[in-house]
Order: sequence, then C-alpha cells, then structure tokens
Amino acid sequence: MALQSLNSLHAFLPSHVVLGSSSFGRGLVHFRVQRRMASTKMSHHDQQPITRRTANFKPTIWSYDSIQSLSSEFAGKTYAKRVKELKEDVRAMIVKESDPLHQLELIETLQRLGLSYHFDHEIKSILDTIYDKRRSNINMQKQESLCVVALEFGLLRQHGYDISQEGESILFDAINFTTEYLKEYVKHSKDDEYLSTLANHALELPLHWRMLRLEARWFIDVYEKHHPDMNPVLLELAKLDFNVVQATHQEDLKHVSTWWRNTGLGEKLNFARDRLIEAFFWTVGVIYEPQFGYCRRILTKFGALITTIDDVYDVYGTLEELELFTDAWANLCKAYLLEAKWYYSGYIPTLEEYIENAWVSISAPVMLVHAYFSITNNSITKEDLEYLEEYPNIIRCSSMVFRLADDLGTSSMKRGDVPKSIQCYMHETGASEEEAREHIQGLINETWLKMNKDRIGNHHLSNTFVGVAMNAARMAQCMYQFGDGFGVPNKETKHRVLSLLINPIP
Ligand code: 0FV
Ligand code: MN
Ligand code: MN
Ligand code: MN
Ligand code: MN
Repeated sequence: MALQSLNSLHAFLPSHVVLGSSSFGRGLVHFRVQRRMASTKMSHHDQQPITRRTANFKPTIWSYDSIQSLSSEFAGKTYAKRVKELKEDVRAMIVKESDPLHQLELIETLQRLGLSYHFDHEIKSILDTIYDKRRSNINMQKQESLCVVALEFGLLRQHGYDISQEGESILFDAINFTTEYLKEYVKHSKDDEYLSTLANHALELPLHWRMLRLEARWFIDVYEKHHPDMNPVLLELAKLDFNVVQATHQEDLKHVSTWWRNTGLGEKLNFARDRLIEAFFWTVGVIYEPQFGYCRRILTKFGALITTIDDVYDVYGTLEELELFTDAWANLCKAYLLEAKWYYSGYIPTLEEYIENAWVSISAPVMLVHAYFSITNNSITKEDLEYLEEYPNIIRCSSMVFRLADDLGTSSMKRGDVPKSIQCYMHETGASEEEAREHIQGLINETWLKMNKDRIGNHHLSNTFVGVAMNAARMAQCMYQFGDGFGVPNKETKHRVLSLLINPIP
C-alpha cells in the first residue's frame, strides 16, 4: 500500500537529514523534517486500485553478511610503525630534492599514487615558492624546459593558484594540440610501455576529471609494472597506505550497512533501488581521506535515502500522493514534484527551463551542504553560511556536471523516466539523440572550465570543501562512464567496488 510504504520511509529518516536547500527555498539550515504524513486524506484512495509504473530495478548484488564479515589485516595499529617510517623517508626525499624538475615529478607521482595528502604541508611550501618566483618574474629569462613549465602550471592550477592572465583560450589550443599529439603517439610508438599506457588513459578521460581513489588504484599497478625508474619506497608506501585506508573505509561501510539494514527500507520498498554499497562507493569518490569517516557515513545515509525518495517521485507515487509527500517534506521535493507534474501533464520543457530545475533535482546542492556540515575540520562560520545560501558557482557547476552526466548515463527510455536534458533538447531543436548527447557533453566541458575558474582564488570555502565539490562532479562522470553504474548493478561498478573497497592490493 502506498501510504504504508511512504510512511515507513518517512519514519526512518534520521533527524539530522536536512532536505531543504533548493532554489525554491530560502534557508539552508533551518528546515526541519516534520514527522507527519497526511493519513486520512490518502486512505480513501487506497480503496481504489492504483496502477503504478515500475522501473524494474534489480535487487542489490551485495549481501549484508558478506559486508559485515569484511576484516582486514591492515586495520588497527599493526602497520602504523612501518607507514610512519616510510612517510619520513618520502618526506626527506621531497625536501632534499634539489633538481626542480625532479621535485615536481616527485610531487606529481605522489599525487597519482594517492599519497600526496600526507605531504600537503611540504607540497604547499614548494608551490608557494614557485608561485612567488613566477609572480616576481625572477628566473623568467632563463631558458626553462617546457616540461618544468607545464608541470608547474598544472600543479599550481590544481592547487588553486591564480597563474594565468590570458584567459582560458590558450588552454583550448593546448587541449587540442596535446590530444592530437597523444593520438599520434599511441598510434606509432609501441616501445615505451609506461608512456603509451598513460597516453591511452589520458585520451580516455582527462586526469582532472577522474575519481581519485580509482585513479590511485590504477596508477599503483602501472607504476609497479611499467615505470622505468620505479622507486621501491614509494611503491611500498603506496600499497600499504592504500590498504590501510581501505580498512578504514570498510569500517565505515559496515557501520552504514548496519544502519541501512535497521531501516528495513531495502526489503520493504521493492519499487526502489537498494543501493547502499554503491552510495558508499560514491562517497569514497567524494571524500576518501581516512579522517573524514563521519562525512562519509552521513553522505552515504543521505545518498541511500535520497535515492529512495527519488524513486518515489519518478516511478512509484501518484501525483496526489506526491503532493502530500512534498507538503510534509522540504524543498528538494519541490524540484522533484515539478518534474512529476511535467511528466503527468505531458509537458516537455525547453532545455533551459529543464536545467533551471534539474541542477537542484539531482540532489547535489543538498548533498554538498550536508558535506559542508560534516567535514569535521571545517570551521563553520556565519560568512560561509551566507555565502553558501547564495549557491556559489562551485556548487552550481558541480551540480550541473552531476545532473548532465547522470542524464547521459540513465536512459529515460528504458525506465519510463521523466524527459531529461537529452529529450528536452531533442524536442526543442529537432536534433537527433546523438546530436543531443554531443550537445550535453559540450555543456559538461564548459561547466568544468567554469568550475576550474571559480576554484582559482576562491578563498571563501576550505580546500577540503572545494575538493568535495569537484570530486562530486568527477564521481558522477565515474559512475556514468559506462551507462547507469549506480542503478543497474553492472560489471564495471562491481569490479570497481571490489578493487577499491573489498580486496587489498597484494
Ligand atoms: C540518480 O538517480 C541518483 F540515484 C541520485 C541522484 C541519488 C543520489 C545518490 C548519491 C549521491 C549516492 P536518477 O538517475 O534516477 O536521478 P534523476 O534525478 O535523474 O531521477
Ligand atoms: Mn537562513
Ligand atoms: Mn530518478
Ligand atoms: Mn528524479
Ligand atoms: Mn537520471
């Protein structure tokens, strides 16, 4: 029965879940979930049979018991001493390196191995020095290798330094030039395994768009097998640290899996996706550093609940039920409801009209606000809150990439979904599906450039939070890289979850 399903979902919402924050509502923080459901009004409808749509979501492929039985030899303090020793060795390597190119390459390698978060302080001090040097133009007359300049530029940009005064057009040329060059390279040079592997990988998806942990897991293998000057100390630390971090993630995963089981929603609501593990995998993409377990746990709970509510709106509920549900809830639901109304009235909005609502209905703004409050080393200030309430570009852009990547990956045809950006664009312009997809991909590219620009010199929000927002965009592209990797339990996601969360590196 509809009412019972909605009620059981409602009853299990933890009180810290804040469903507010959309362009429809004003405040971010002062929504409270009101624990009421209109029951009398709905009950007489229960007498009449209601034909419901179904999305045919498959059950979860992960069993509760197998998650609870995860136990890693890398948990606890067993390896702490070895990690500490190796970290000191690497720290010394970074500081003592006197050749600028080698120092930059070392930083890049540490980033790619997923280790740089241990050396934030050292890396920042090196980049600060380079930045000051560039600003004061010392050494600029000296001949510098393109390698050094490119590495400096890339690293400074990644870390949010404002270093280009020429706008972004020169970067467009650089993208085109390097893409063509790399394509030629992989076609003709078969002799350098290491470089061809990296080139192929970069052509598949730019490094800057990739999910960090998955990238680290991939790169550790490549580094071990193919790097011509592989450093055994770096490799040992990378493997060990990956496994230790994974053990932390497993503890988080067990915690949220117990919580999810206690809600009973996975079993009770057969129409909705039961995707706790995938939601957790998602949050690891958003924030992976071991100290942010609290944030991961909150975001996973948020993700699992939001997924369920999304399915209530998109598939299960009748319009009347949804109106009632929206009344009892908060503002994200208003964005959901508008989509449902469009669906029921057969209205297909223009792309612009759709996007205006859809960057909210993807739930990313609410997710990012939850992240903001659960990053425990964030100092929460009044100024920040006011700034957040305005939906800064970093949140808008991240949500936009999330929405558009989701639309590319979740086919509305198969699911009986509401019309999404692709259908709106096709309807509005008469374009073919392929052209529409290209157009949407173009919008994603543009949005990334805006986000990169906004990230530079953004001093309002902590680096951790900015990282979370950018990772949310990366994670959406990761999840939908091969279709709907979230809703459909496909091979890629299964493989990724196994290699990231379940199996340690041998
Ligand atoms: C996407 O589903 C989905 F599941 C979302 C946005 C829930 C959030 C999940 C996490 C952050 C883990 P779907 O494609 O059905 O979403 P739309 O908005 O297109 O209905
Ligand atoms: Mn307010
Ligand atoms: Mn949906
Ligand atoms: Mn939806
Ligand atoms: Mn979708």
